[in-house]
Amino acid sequence: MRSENTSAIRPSDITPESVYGARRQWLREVGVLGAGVAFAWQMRLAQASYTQPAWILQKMMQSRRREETTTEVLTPYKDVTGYNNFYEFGLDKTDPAEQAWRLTTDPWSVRVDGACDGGGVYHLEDLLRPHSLEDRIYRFRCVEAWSMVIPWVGFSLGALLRRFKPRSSARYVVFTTLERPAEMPGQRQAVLNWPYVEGLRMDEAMHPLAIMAVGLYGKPLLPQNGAPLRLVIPWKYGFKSIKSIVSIHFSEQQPLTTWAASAPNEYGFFANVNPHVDHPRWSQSRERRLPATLWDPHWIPTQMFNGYEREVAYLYKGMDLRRYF
Ligand SMILES: Nc1nc2c(c(=O)[nH]1)N[C@H]1C(S)=C(S)[C@@H](COP(=O)(O)O)O[C@H]1N2
Ligand SMILES: [Mo]
Repeated sequence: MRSENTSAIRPSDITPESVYGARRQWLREVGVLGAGVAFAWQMRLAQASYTQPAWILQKMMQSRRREETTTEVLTPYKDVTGYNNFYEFGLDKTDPAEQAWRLTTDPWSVRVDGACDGGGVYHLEDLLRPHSLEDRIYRFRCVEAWSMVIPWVGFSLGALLRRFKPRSSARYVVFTTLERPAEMPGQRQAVLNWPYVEGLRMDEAMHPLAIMAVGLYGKPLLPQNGAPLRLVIPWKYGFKSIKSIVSIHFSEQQPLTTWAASAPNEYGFFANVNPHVDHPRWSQSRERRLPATLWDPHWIPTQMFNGYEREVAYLYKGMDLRRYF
């Protein structure tokens, strides 16, 4: 599943990848306990008091299949965890890293309902038990014209959804984020309709590139990235990749998603990355690959379906992508 790499890789860009590889090797060697201590220590540096249950650390130590869809340089951990959109914690890119440690992610459960025969309320650990985790290196493109390359840890969304036995009438799947204003200060303001809702057509959700992520860079997700469970749909704009999911609903109708509800002329249901269809207020033909600075903005061309055209274009055959944006 390796896609064409169209952006230039500078020799200085190669380091983080090898550092990451060496780090993972080291983590394997020191084992679960060592990893737990190292992880807790790193979190102390960055966060006040966020903790993850031991079982997720343990699950992550099991050897993982690794799939790379790009050989572009990885975006450093500090950018992936420090420059975020998570409006439940505020509008600034640094708000989630500053605020989200308050989020309690254990215990965590997910309600599954709608047009399926396997609905119910699942504890996160039971939800994950049958799935083996994989490392998936994906491009990630925000609608605001910046992008990253992130080594996610996750598992197939399709495999998860099949367990709930969706009925043939289920044409869409709808995801909802936690609503807990006591821990999510952004929810005390009406900037969006809370809770945050996103959705996919069933065939999109079953696509092998679509994953549920529980970690990145070999570590459990921090809350700013959507702990403990978030979607990653690499051929769509970032806002489809909903964070901190508490509900999965199978629906016969296309849902009204949060961003489409807030500005229907700017954000459609499909939100496929498309350099030929501009946002009404800015061009989508290029993107700033992070890390970027004022002096080195690192603009690169945006690719159709974020570079995953060969894999996903068939899903949209015959659709007018200007109308269904
Ligand atoms: N619940 C929720 N999920 C969300 C968002 C949000 O504000 N709330 N922001 C979205 C947007 S616009 C982007 S670009 C990505 C950012 O993910 P990252 O911070 O892990 O890079 O999360 C998406 N998921
Ligand atoms: Mo975004």
